[in-house]
Amino acid sequence: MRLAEAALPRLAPAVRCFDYDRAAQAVGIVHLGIGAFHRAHQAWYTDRALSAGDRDWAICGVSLRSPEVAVQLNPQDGLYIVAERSSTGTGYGLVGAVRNVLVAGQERERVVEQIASAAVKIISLTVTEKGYCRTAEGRLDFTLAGETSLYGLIGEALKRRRDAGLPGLTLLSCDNLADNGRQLRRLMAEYLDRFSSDLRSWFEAECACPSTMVDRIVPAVTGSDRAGVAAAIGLEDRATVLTEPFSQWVIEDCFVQGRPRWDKVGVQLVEDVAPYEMAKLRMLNGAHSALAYIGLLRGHEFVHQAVADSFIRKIVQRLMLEEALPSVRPAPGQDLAGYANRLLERFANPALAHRLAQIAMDGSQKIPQRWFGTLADGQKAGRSCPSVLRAVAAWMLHIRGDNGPVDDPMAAELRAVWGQGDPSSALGGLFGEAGLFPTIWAPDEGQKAFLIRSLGEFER
Ligand code: CS2
Repeated sequence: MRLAEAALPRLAPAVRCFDYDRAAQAVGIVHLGIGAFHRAHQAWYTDRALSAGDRDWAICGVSLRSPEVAVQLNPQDGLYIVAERSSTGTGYGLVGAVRNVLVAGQERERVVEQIASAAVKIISLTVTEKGYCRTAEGRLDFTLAGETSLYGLIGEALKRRRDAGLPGLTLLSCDNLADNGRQLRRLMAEYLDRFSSDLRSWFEAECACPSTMVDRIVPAVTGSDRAGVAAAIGLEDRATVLTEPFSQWVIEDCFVQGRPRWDKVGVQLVEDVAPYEMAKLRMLNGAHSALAYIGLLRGHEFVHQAVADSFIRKIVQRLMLEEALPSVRPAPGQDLAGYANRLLERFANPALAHRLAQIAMDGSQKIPQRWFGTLADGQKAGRSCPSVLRAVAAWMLHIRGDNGPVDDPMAAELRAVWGQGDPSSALGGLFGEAGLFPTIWAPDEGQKAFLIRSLGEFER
C-alpha cells in the first residue's frame, strides 16, 4: 500500500511524525524546484516549525519542467519520508509540510495564480545553478529566461500582485551560488526592467531577497533505497529522500512579510550570511567537486571511496585547509579548521553511497563559485593553490570525455576547447579573455605549466 493520508494508520510506529493539523494550514510558501534537496532540507525544517506550533506556512511545490515529482507526491497527498543514514543506522521521519506539486511546463497559469495569491509570503527556490540563466559574465541570459523560468513565473505574478494592491514577497534563493540573494535580486530586476521600469522599482521597494547558506548532503535515491524504506515503514513511498543526519541553514534575516519560526528548529538567522556561504562553497563544495573529478579518473564511484584514497585525501585536505580556508573571512566564533575536519567525516559516511557522477554534473555552472574565487584570492596573496589546480586539471580531462559522456549544459562548448587536442589551446579556450570563463581568475605562466604537468599525472 502506498503512503498517503488515508494510509497513515498503517505507518510503522518507529517513524517520527509531525503533530499538526495539515488541513488547517494555509499555503504560505511556494517553492520553485521541488527536488530531493528541498524535501530533505527547507521543507523538513518547515515541517518542524509547524510541529513547534507555527501556522500557515504549508508549501506548494513547483517543478519547472518535469512532471516526475508531481506524479510521485500528489497521489501521496504531498507526504514523504526523510531517511537519515549514518554508519550506526537509519532514522525515518514523515514530512507533512508539502501540500501539493504543480508543473510549470503544464500548468503555468495555476503556478502564477498561486504565487500571486494573498496568503503567499515567501517564494523559495532550489532551481540549481543553471536555473538562474546567467551568461558567463553573470548577466541575465534573456534567451534562456522564458515564460516558465523562475523569472517568467515570478515576474508575471509580481505584476498581478502590484496591480491588485497586494504586498511584495520574499524571494529566498537556496542554491549554491555566491551571494545567492543579491544575485537573484539583481537578475530579477534586470528581467523586470525589460518589461517595465515601474515594476522593477516596485520589486526593489516591496520585495526582499535574503542570502542563504544551505547544507545537507542528499544523494539521488535508487530503487533499492526505496525498497529498503518501504520495508522499514510498512508503506511504499515513491517520493522518499535519503540524507545524512547533519543539516545546516543560515539565513539573512530580512523578510518582507514574516517567516516561519525556523529559528526555533535549528536554523541560524544572521545579519550577514557571506562568511558561512563562502566557507561552504569553497570548502565543502570545492572539496566535493575535487573529489568528483579526481575520484572518477582514479576509478572510484562514491564519495566515501574517493576520500579514503590517501592520494586524493591529501589533495582535498590541503585544498580546504591551506587554499580555501585562508581566502575566507570567518564569522565571529566560526572555527574553519574544525569545519574542514567535520566535512572529512561527513564525506567518509559510507551509508550515504553518494555518487561522484552526481557531483560531477553541471561543472560549468558550479566550478566558478567553488574554485575560481579561491584561485583569484590566492593569486592576489601569492598562494599558488596546487590542490585546486590539480582539481582543475582533473575537470579538464573530465570535459574531454575521459570519464564518459559529460552531463553539462555547456558540454559541447567544453568538449570543443579540446578541439586541437593539445593542453595549451584547451587552457586558452577555457580561461583568459578569449576563454569560456573570462571572469575573476586566469592561470599565470607558472600555473599553466603546473596544470599541464597535472594533466599528465592523471592521464597515466
Ligand atoms: C554537491 C552538493 O552535487 C553537488 O554538486 O556538491 O549538492 C552538496 O552535496 C550540497 O551542497 C551539500 O550541502
